[in-house]
Amino acid sequence: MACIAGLRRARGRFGAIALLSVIAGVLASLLLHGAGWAQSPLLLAGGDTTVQNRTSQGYSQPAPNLSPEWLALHQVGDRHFEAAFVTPPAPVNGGLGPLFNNTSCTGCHIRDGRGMPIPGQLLLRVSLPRQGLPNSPDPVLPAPTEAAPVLRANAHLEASVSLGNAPPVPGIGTQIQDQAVYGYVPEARVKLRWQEQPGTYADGTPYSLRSPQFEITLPSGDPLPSHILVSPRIPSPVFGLGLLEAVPEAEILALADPDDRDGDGISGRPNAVWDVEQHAEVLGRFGWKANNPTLLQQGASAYINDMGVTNPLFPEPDGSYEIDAHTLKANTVYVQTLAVPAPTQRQDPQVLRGERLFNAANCAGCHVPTLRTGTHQVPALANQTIHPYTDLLLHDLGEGLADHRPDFRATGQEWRTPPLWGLGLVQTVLPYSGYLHDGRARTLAEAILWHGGEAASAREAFRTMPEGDRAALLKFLNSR
Ligand code: HEC
Ligand code: HEC
Ligand SMILES: [Ca+2]
Ligand SMILES: [Ca+2]
Ligand SMILES: [Ca+2]
Repeated sequence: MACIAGLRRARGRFGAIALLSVIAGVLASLLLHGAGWAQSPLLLAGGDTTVQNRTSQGYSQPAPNLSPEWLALHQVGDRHFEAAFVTPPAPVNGGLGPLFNNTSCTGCHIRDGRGMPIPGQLLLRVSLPRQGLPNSPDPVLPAPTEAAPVLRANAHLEASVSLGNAPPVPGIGTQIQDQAVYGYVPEARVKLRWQEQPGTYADGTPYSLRSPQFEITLPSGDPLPSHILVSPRIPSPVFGLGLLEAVPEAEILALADPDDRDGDGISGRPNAVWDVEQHAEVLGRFGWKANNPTLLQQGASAYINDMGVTNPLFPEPDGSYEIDAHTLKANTVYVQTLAVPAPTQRQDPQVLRGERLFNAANCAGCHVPTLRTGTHQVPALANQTIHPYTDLLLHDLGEGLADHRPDFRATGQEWRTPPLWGLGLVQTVLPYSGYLHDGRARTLAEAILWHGGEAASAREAFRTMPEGDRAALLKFLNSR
């Protein structure tokens, strides 16, 4: 009796659950439809790798379409990305330094997003000017030491210089390591202060833009000689990058318009950089100046330069290394397969208006909304329609943003168009994050107001918009 009653109760409950789930299903499909989910493929920013996650973990999700084998490798890579290296000898993760900037990938790429413009996260790339090289070493610069890790990767440096890349600074190489393990001296001490400059929108609303000033002091107490070129860069977000690696070269080159044949004021040039594995000059895709060809090489150079950890691509002089090929591979697969967060779903009229304004101002001339991936070693990344808002090309953004330091074919005024996907999560993932290559922009509006050069007319379009239009454009960016 009790049994039958129980059964009946249970059946009643199941019935209710079934009915509820039908209602929920209908509601959900109505909602999704109403939200334009079905109509707007732009919401699948990363194609099948897209995740619905707008939390502080929004950049840290594995692509949902990975096979169990690739997911397992992603998870191994996740641990390597988080591993903090320590002074050798140590049983695990020894090999830090002797010179370094930070002890782990995640120490700079916080929650897989961007880092802050502060020493320890912001990197200073340095080089000598191509012309007017001093004949004798600068007496102020430190003598080359065993410690300088970049100088050890000599063959590659020579190859890059022969490709026209900026020559390394004697004793420092191409990156300032401002940290050192016990017994070694950091290459320099870096202090940063901000300079404000006022401006006004066309409607009279004032704004203030800040730019960084660096005080770089050598161990001798001398300032870094002023002829040395310095390029400050914050850590860029690391999700969705496998998709950008999988975009066929031909698709990127087709977007280039070096002589501005179509007369829209926007050119766009590919960078060509040294591929350490292939021993060849190839298209550059990663870094703020598209100065790295592949995610493998980007990760390997981060190990050697940012943490002082030798690896199969950048070994010790005797050919040995501190992390093996499998570690490097898993770490690479990790950044290749981090999912792209979906833009917010609502079909908000203000967001739609912002999108129209984005296109009308020709922001999309560089921040190209849609690309298609080709083949990739990771099958989950292949043949995806994606919405990164980049052309992966170099553009002259004017004097205001110039670092005056060439990087392979990029001039001192050129930067790679950064992707705008996930932009609305930046402050959720890391509050007070900055935008642009050195993190100078505190808000998206400031980032746009810094645009010059090829993007001057896009910036003016924004600067002269009525307040409501500016708000709509920003809301669109924040919805990505
Ligand atoms: C000291 C801080 C720091 C550490 C540590 C660091 N990075 Fe970076 N990372 C940066 C900076 C700065 C950039 C931009 C570099 C440039 O423009 O040249 C960058 C760029 C990248 C990019 C390219 C992103 C893009 O959109 O083009 C990848 C991938 C990357 N890092 C992976 C790693 C991995 C993997 C590790 C650990 C092995 C690591 N990073 C460690 C600071 C760091
Ligand atoms: C001529 C090409 C070009 C045009 C046009 C252009 N941008 Fe950019 N944008 C860039 C480049 C290159 C950068 C990186 C500059 C830097 O870091 O110094 C950038 C950076 C940004 C950033 C900061 C991204 C980040 O990750 O920090 C935002 C936001 C942005 N652009 C939005 C816009 C909007 C909105 C428009 C239209 C009003 C626009 N851009 C027009 C090329 C362009
Ligand atoms: Ca080491
Ligand atoms: Ca150095
Ligand atoms: Ca053009």
